[in-house]
Amino acid sequence: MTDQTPAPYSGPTRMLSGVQPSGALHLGNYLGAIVKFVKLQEEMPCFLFVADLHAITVWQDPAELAKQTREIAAAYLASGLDPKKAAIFPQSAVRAHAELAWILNCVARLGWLDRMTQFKEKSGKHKERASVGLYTYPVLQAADILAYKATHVPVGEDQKQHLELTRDIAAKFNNDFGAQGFFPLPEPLIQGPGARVMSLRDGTAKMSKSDPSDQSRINLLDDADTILQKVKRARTDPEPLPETVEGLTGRAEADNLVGIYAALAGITKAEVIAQFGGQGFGSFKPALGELVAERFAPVASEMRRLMGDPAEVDRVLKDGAERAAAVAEKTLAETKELVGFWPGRG
Ligand code: AQP
Repeated sequence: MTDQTPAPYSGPTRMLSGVQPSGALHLGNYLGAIVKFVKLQEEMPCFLFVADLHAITVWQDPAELAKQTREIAAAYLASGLDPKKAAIFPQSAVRAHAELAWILNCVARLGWLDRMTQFKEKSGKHKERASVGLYTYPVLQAADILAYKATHVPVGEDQKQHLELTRDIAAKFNNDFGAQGFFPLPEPLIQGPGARVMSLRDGTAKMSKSDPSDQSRINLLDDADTILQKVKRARTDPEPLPETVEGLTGRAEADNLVGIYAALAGITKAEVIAQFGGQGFGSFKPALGELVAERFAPVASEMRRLMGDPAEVDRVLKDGAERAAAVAEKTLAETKELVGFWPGRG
């Protein structure tokens, strides 16, 4: 890997992140990403995209993709993102992402990509059948971030390695082209409650849109009864909750449920244990189910309203794409100049 000495980047602070329109949004996406975006929009300019270019690295039904893109935008808005503060847009609507990704593909090293664990997980046993896009996905992610010279990137724990790769690509580009400080080395914002929400069926696997079992996750659009049932059926061990937070060690499922409660209630795991320690899951699970259902009800209802009014969502996406393109095109033009491309066009 390249030298990690921080480059003297002196540009403005900006946040960028995205969610793929690859299925129903779940509690992990909500706590690990969206809740953090809502907080950060008060602190710095935000660029929030719907990652449709990333989504097609695995098969997406063309009849569903635009609908799912609007659904993610509706989830952003319903969760409290303000389109005046944050530019909300489909990734594919800003061409600079794909064009910059090509240039960065020529900067990134094969050995770096070979180490990416998400590719190994997602391609499974038959990696020769995976799309080339799935392999180069982290480079597109670097382009997403660097096109906006984003300094802060809130993501779940699963994206940590990709963020480190972005820093390596940025540092190598700055170095190779004698442009120290051109790209920032973005900071991952990973810590905090909900950074890694696990499957309800397996406390060692992350909650994921692509898990074939719908019982493994709580979807943003699940109704209260479904949420209560899913929490009730969540896999746990037979012991009651421990009396201390240390007692959660080695109890992945219990730890996950306590973590979810803490993140939603805005308290620490120790405070959850102070309240429920020693009690069985028979009393803790209904309390957790109620908490999730209460939090999701207004979000789901506003999402449904917005999904019934695609024109309103499309106005937000179009406006966001124009504002995003203005920033990304400028970075792309500067990058092309540094690379030495013929300056005649764009
Ligand atoms: N289980 C999770 N806990 C905390 N954060 C999570 N994120 C995803 N799962 C969890 C965060 O949500 C953001 C958007 O994720 P994504 O849609 O870009 O893709 P992903 O990380 O691959 O999410 P999924 O749900 O697992 O989708 P599939 O199954 O399609 O791959 C990111 O910030 C991610 O960290």
